[in-house]
Amino acid sequence: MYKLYWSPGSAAMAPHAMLEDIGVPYDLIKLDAAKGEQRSADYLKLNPHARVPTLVYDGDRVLYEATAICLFLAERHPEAGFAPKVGSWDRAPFLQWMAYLTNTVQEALMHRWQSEHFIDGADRQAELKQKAEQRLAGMFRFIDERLAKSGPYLCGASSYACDYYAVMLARWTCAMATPAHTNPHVNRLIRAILERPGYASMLKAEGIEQPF
Ligand SMILES: N[C@@H](CCC(=O)N[C@@H](CS)C(=O)NCC(=O)O)C(=O)O
Repeated sequence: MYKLYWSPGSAAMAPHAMLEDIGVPYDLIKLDAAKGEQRSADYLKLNPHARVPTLVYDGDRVLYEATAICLFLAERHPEAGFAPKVGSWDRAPFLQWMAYLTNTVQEALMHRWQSEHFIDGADRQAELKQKAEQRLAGMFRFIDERLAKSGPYLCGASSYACDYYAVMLARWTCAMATPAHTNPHVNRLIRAILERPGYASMLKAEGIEQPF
């Protein structure tokens, strides 16, 4: 039914874990980023931004952007419970988290890990990375406070795709001065999501033995 283009530990992790939990048939097509396979002519026809993930569905239809793929899978497979019902009151905070995670936290992570895309010169890139780490520490502190107040999941008592997304992003802070998992409530969320069957299978399939 689906094909997911991915590379290990990338933004494909959340949609990959969701596909595992949803339990529909899908094929994984691994791209070796080190070899630049995401810039091959064939892949660029699917994803002109040369990024993973990309989802191919319904034969030859194509969707990229990790958040869009997560939202699409959640809507296509409501029985998996990855999102509150469309139009329900609970849907609002879910959408807010998905947007915040992708357009604020993920963007800051890009500043940290791909500073060369934003600014020239090693010194200025180092400054940008440092600033991004500070901002990310603040963002995960904020998430921790929200979880303390109204957790254990981002939207309260129920776990949704936004939790999978947050744990994926939290992993990318592991090498930073203040990793996300040093926040107690974020850490509790991480441990809970790592135990979900789909997340655990995804980590195994991606060869990630120690995610944190
Ligand atoms: N906005 C995109 C960004 C995806 C992205 O940054 N993917 C990275 C891996 S985590 C990538 O494909 N990098 C390849 C490269 O930089 O050449 C999304 O959320 O899907």
